[in-house]
Amino acid sequence: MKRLLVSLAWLLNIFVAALISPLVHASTEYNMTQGVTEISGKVYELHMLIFYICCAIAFVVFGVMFYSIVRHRKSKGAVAAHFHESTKVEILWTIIPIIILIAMAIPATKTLIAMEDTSQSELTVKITGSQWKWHYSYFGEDVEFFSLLATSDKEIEGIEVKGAHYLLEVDNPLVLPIDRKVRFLMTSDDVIHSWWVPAFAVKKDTIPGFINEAWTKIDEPGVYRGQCAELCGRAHGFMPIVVHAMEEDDFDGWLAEQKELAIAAKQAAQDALDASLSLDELNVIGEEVYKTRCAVCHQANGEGIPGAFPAIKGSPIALGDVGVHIDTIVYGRGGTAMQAFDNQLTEKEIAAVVTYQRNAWGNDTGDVVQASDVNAYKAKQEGGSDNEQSETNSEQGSTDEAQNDAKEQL
Ligand code: HEC
Ligand SMILES: [Cu+2]
Repeated sequence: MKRLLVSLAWLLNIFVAALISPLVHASTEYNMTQGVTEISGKVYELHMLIFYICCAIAFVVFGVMFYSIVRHRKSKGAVAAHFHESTKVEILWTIIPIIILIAMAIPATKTLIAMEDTSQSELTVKITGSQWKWHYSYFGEDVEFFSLLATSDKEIEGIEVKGAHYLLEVDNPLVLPIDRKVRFLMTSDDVIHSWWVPAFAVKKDTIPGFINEAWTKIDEPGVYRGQCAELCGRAHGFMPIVVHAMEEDDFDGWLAEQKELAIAAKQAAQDALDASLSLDELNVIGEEVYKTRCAVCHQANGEGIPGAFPAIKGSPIALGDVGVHIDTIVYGRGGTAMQAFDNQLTEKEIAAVVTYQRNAWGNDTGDVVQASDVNAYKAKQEGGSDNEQSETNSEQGSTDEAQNDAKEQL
């Protein structure tokens, strides 16, 4: 009997310790983050409030239970009482939980309503998820870009030591000003993703065909990281989110700089149409594009994943008609994971990746595709009977010539 008592006492001990320790360490690494926005602070407080209420309930319920077990044990001669259907007790244990629930719902609803209120925002950023990257577009600013995972394959495969921000680093972070209310419009190009940055307490599904809203107002400059929080396919764990929060002046400077870069990039894309690159030059650019944008599905060795992503190595498309190959990449394949890369890559990049695919892994077609070929193909698809059409046709002709030349060279 004594043994039973001792073990009961231990149980109680462990239970109390388990209850108390989170209270003591509430602000340590095990707890949710307080974040860097007013809302995230509110969410944190709400979380703590509910947590304490749960602790108190557990303390009272288990306290009574353990007290009764020990105090009224059989060895002490306790005799069980026989009673049932006590209206008084039933009313009590219905009303008390209802009151507790309402007491919890009031602050929770207040916080939720505040989270949904996107009015009076000073900046709007459209966030589009797709397999497997984020696209950010600053409304009315002509600034937009893709944001892709920057962790190297070698780290992922365990060949190199994993960095401090393993799988939580991107090439182009989202840049936001502090102290300004930023509204997010979220949508998706393919499946459901979810944009989640814990430090802002923003977590919202991005759904194809829908636009969801969220907002944030960051208090402190810094780098904040998050992830896609919706299972969205094979590389779901490889589409992180990184936000650089800057002082307002720095942000305005950054935005102005991006606008200039965008204009320069447009000019460069235009210039690329007149350029004629060698097979080697195109292969170098194409390999880089392939590795960062295509290998996630078609694999670095071009062999794809049987049943999911077709091989490019030996593929009839990569060995066959150039037009069909360009078409597949520019317009994608509706209803499949093969997305349209038209507005994701420049014509030069598309030309380079087509060239690369037609020459890598033993696909030795020798074909050279220039930016102008891609442009001509698009014009042919999109053009009506306007002036550009004749130009297109002649360019199309030169495409074929270029290919023949390239083949002859081999
Ligand atoms: C998210 C996954 C994904 C990514 C990223 C992707 N593809 Fe694809 N790709 C597919 C799928 C799926 C198909 C098969 C489509 C179909 O069933 O018609 C495909 C088909 C193709 C084909 C036709 C192959 C054949 O033999 O039918 C080519 C060429 C191609 N992709 C090129 C590319 C290039 C170039 C890139 C990078 C710029 C790329 N893909 C990125 C999923 C992807
Ligand atoms: Cu996702």
